[in-house]
Amino acid sequence: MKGIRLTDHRKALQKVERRLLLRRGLSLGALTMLTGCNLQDGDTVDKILWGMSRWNDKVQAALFSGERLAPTYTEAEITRPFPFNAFYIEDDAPEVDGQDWAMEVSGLVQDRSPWGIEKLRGLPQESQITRHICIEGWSAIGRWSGVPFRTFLERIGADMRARYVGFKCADRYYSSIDMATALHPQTILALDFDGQPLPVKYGYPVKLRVPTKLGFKNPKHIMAITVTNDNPGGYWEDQGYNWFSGI
Ligand SMILES: Nc1nc2c(c(=O)[nH]1)N[C@H]1C(S)=C(S)[C@@H](COP(=O)(O)O)O[C@H]1N2
Ligand SMILES: [Mo]
Repeated sequence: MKGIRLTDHRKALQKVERRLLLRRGLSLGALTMLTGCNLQDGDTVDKILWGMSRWNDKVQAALFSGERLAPTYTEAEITRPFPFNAFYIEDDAPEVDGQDWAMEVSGLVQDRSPWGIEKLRGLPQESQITRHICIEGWSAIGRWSGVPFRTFLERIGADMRARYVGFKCADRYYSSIDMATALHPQTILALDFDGQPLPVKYGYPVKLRVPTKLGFKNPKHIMAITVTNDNPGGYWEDQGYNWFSGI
């Protein structure tokens, strides 16, 4: 079993690498031939690469319906200690005051009232032991519990036909996911890590746990959620990481 799981994970990483190659690997020479442009102009090159990346997102969204389940693991397989990662060191993780925390809701939803921790804990909770895969080349198995994101979206009267859900975090981080992934049964608004309230470093008070996407699409310290048809992008996504980055 273990071997199979490891292969799963390697495959996932390889897939991502292949996608990145697809985007970056087409040489400028090949692009010149395809486009007929003389690609001396950085802006033009950039526009073409971003255009290809967007096209890549569309193909992936069509290929991956958002119905595939990420593998789950046993308690014994949990990685201890679980790694920390962010665009800064652990000491700089934002310390959000849970008492005052009021998560904003905006966009294509019926009920825009803010959410506190107790209100979220009042919704049905689910638990998962899944593998977090970081694009930097490591992965780790952890246990997260919280509100199925679909339940949350139903509760706020979100327009499920909207294309994206965007997240803003306490640390300038932001990210977004497609609606199919938002409604996926394994996508949860996690309040607990390993049976305890999320520690600061892992995203207190709330993080989005999406085991069908790479780690960078799992925003921690969420402060605001928006439902929208305009792609909100993301901290790494806007620097060239593939926006879809999932199965
Ligand atoms: N708010 C916030 N969320 C974030 C990040 C971040 O820098 N800030 N980094 C992302 C990346 S790249 C990874 S791999 C995971 C790391 O989560 P962990 O600390 O629970 O391992 O958080 C993701 N979510
Ligand atoms: Mo990551």
